[in-house]
Amino acid sequence: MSEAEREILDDLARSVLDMDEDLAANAAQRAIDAGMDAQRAITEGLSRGMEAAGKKYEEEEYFVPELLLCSDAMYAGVEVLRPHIVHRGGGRGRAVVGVVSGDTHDIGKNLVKLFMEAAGFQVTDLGRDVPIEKFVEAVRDGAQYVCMSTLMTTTMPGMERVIQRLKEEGLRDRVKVIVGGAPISQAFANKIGADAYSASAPDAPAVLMRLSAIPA
Ligand code: B12
Repeated sequence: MSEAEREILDDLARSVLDMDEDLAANAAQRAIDAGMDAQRAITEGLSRGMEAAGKKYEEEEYFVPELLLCSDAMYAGVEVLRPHIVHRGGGRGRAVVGVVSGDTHDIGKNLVKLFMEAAGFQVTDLGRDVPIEKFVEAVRDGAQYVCMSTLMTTTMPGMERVIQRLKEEGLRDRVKVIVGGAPISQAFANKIGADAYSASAPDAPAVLMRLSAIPA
């Protein structure tokens, strides 16, 4: 990695950690001007800053208000990068994204939405703190892919309940379910009967396309 790239990625991370929206937008623009891949600027820059903010929260140096300002900076950077995520055209199928009931963390979910749309899926965003039945309704209405996110251990059981309800309603075979979020693992995904897990939002479309044998 060149010195200039390292500096841009460090500025992106620092802007989030320092709650600096102007720096986030500026560093994101510099990333574009330098020809850097927008996805890389998000994952190796902005998201790294959010991880560092999470550490400060654990160490009780940052509290909820600081994290909210960090999120604002993250979004300021994402907004500049969004138009530069490579779009592959439509026609990949209908997907819903949502954060399960009880959880309002939506940064990861919003990244999943961004990369799913870029890959050509038609995405309905159910938002955050989504009641279980809303996921079920979305599948009844024709969604072929369900992308569920949660960041809290306490709300993980909601994912299993969605899958149970899909089975009860006879809808489970119509849909591929992918789960993600910091506390989620492949083992958890297997246990609850999800089709897939990924630790990384940008990988979600490729994982789902492999499952459905859609050519890349
Ligand atoms: C930012 C943040 C907040 C912000 C959220 C802003 C927002 N709009 O989302 C605010 C300040 C609002 C917040 C609030 C709270 N938070 Co908080 N928060 C965080 C923090 C620091 C970072 C989360 C984040 O956005 N990371 C950046 C994104 C990019 O990462 P990500 O979401 O994990 O997504 C990546 C992958 O997981 C994956 N991914 C995510 N979803 C999906 C889905 C699919 C399908 C796929 C394939 C992939 C995928 O893709 C991304 C990478 O590409 C975490 C700490 C941490 N280490 O995670 C705590 C954390 C999640 N919060 C925590 C807590 C406790 C809370 C509060 C309860 C605090 C309080 N006392 O009020 C409230 C929650 C209220 C509620 N009911 O929801 C705890 C949860 C503990 C637990 N039980 O598991 C954590 C772990 C902090 C801690 N160490 O204690 N929080």
